[in-house]
Amino acid sequence: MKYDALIINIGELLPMDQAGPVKGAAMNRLKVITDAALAIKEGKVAWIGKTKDAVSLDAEKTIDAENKLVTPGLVEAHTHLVFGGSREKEMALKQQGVDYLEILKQGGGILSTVRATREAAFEELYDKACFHLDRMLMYGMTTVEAKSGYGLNRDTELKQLEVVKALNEKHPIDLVSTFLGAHAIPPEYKDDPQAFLEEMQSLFPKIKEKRLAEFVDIFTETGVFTVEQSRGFLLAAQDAGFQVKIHADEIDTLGGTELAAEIGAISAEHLAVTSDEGVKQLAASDTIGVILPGTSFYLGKDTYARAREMIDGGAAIAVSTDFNPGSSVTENLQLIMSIAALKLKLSPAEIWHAVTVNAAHAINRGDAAGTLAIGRNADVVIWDAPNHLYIPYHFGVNHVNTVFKNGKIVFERQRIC
Ligand code: IZC
Ligand code: ZN
Repeated sequence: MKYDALIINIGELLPMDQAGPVKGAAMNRLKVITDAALAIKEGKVAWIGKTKDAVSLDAEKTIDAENKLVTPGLVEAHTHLVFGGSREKEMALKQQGVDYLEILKQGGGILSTVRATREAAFEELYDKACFHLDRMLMYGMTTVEAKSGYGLNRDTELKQLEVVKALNEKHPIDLVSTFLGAHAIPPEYKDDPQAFLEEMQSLFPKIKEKRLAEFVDIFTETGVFTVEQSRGFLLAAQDAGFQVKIHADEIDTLGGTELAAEIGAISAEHLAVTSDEGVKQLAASDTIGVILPGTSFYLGKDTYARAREMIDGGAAIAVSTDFNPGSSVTENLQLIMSIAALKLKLSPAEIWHAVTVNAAHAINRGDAAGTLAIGRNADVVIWDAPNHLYIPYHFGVNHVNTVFKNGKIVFERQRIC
């Protein structure tokens, strides 16, 4: 057989091929193949072994990985990718001590992005999101979840979801779409959040029919939606055939984590201030905890999610950026990996599981992304790093050398030296 491409002299290859989601202590067991090689055929991984055994293989093209680290493409399980405008002016307010929920209460924060997103034309939103996606690709992400939630009316929510659909067709990154119509209460419904939730709920059949989203999500938070409202909304989403996610215990401890475990949500996300009971219930459930430590960092909080206890209790954890224009303005998941090491006290092995196989399971792509094994998509990153410990260690920069999506090179670092 002639392979399309052969990568040789891989210093460390992380196949990330434990059956997922990888829970508890298993997250710390990392398979590392040294002196490895990997062959690609028709967009799929076709052979994995040692470089010395690859000499007899025939390939169109051979790439020398120069003893670098090779992993699956990163999987990003939580972004607010499509939005109008930006919120840099709120940084000064934050410095003066005005907190995130207070800014929202004053009509800023999410609601300022809603105004900008409602005003933006489809093409404008598309181009802007495409720019951020390009950057995510450069940072090694090959599968990305994207939420709506800056429309908060029928037309703009659908516009955002249509942008994700169009980008998924055009961009090398695979996009996975989530309907977050219940992201905030728009001014028109200030006094009647239940009526607003019913309005968003009325979109479920259309979203389902046009395959505009796989998941439904809600922001369960003080001043946004209560646990009771969230339960009703998410049960209706499940009845309509969606899997559900929750923005749970991000700022205040409301019990969104417990709700996620109770209703069998695929994921509970944020969990920065989850209660003891929530930590226990998550660990005992099949719900994946998607931890977003960039948000605690960016909002200047001292409290980070108790991911350590969650894993020690047996939970499956993913780690993602929460890329959005207000509370975590970065496309750099590698930086978030460093924050996960320093603030969540996760080991490198746990972090690699959290940004590949477990993130893939959190968006129902466990069979398509986050793992390098024969027959899997050849979504591969060659890193300018000697080993897997190095990425969380050397923080804040981009370590990507080459990104392959479905076997094709889609990004290569420009070499000046
Ligand atoms: O735009 O502030 N937490 N939603 C809930 C966000 C953060 C995104 C935003
Ligand atoms: Zn979010």
